[in-house]
Amino acid sequence: MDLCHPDPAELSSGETQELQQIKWHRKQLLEDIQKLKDEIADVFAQIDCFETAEESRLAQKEKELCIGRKKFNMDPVKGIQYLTEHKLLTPNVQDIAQFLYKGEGLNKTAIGTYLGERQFLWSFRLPGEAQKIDRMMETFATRYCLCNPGVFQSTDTCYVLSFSIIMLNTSLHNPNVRDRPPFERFVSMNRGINDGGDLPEEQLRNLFDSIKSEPFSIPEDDGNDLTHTFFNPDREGWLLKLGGRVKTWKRRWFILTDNCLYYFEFTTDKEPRGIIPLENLSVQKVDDPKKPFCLELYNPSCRGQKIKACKTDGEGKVVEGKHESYRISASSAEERDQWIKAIRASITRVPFYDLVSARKKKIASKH
Ligand code: 4IP
Repeated sequence: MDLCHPDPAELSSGETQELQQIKWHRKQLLEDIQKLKDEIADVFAQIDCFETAEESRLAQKEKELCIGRKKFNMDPVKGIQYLTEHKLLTPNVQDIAQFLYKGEGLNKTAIGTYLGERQFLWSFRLPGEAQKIDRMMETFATRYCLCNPGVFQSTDTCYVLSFSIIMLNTSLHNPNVRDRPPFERFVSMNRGINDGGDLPEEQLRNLFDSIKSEPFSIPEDDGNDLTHTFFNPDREGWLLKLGGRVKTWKRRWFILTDNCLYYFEFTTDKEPRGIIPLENLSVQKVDDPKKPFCLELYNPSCRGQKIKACKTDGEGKVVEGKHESYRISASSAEERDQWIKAIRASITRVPFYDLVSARKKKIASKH
């Protein structure tokens, strides 16, 4: 078939052959253009289809990543497991480290827990448990000394100094701390930590001045400041409290903060009815004949003596508390255990200092 010439049957009479040929070519051209258009539309449709599939694949990945992060924040080990199973992370240590370091959407406490359980400071929160803190500070000190040879005599020096710096930062900048330590106290805190000798005073002075002029803080992720970060998992809620001398159970609103337990008659009260400083106290589960799910606050070294606390009496006067122990009843076993855990975490301040003094003793014993 001659494709370049019109079929004589298609030619209409009365028109010159030349005109008819032009018309026929025009028609062919239009048909070709339409075909091309159809093909282009087809290609676009395919691209669209591909993009939609790619988009939904990416959206699915994003969704899984989001679930993985949430799981991680609730239970770090399970979160990592989920992410590796869904091929969002390889089980390679470096990869996991990178993931934690980036920390997108990850809770810093959870990162701290994950690292503390396995083997530093400003990109995740220290876990509130003395042993884990010890392990992580040890790891930090070892790594610091490796990367900065010659700065300290030993990793113990770096370990103790790091703690001193954290404490200094807290005592210089925490609004709840009234007694701001002078430079001399910082020097004496660090006496003999450099393998029996002292660190150069100039080095300590620079550190002191730098922290005094600008506190360091952990990037926020749940609104806590540095002090809370380490020690005070705040908690509040209704509990029943047994009276000191008159054994009546009173429903009180308890708030745990700054290593103290406050109780109020109403949640909206500005002034607490009582304040129990938790320093030197211990907490334990107890059985009570009258109320279920009880816990007890007591002073393990002065059983039978009054606990240092204050309360408002019937006339609204602030007086000393009369309790030898505080018996408190929660509404469920789970709630009681959570209170015990939170109170213990609050009291954990002491092991923090214990860690430092243990390390100082270790340095002293080497000499
Ligand atoms: C009171 O009993 C309340 O239980 C008080 O609790 C308690 O003070 C008193 O203990 C106890 O006598 P009555 O109200 O029946 O008199 P709250 O202050 O929460 O109302 P605490 O020290 O527990 O706050 P004593 O030790 O003050 O008698």
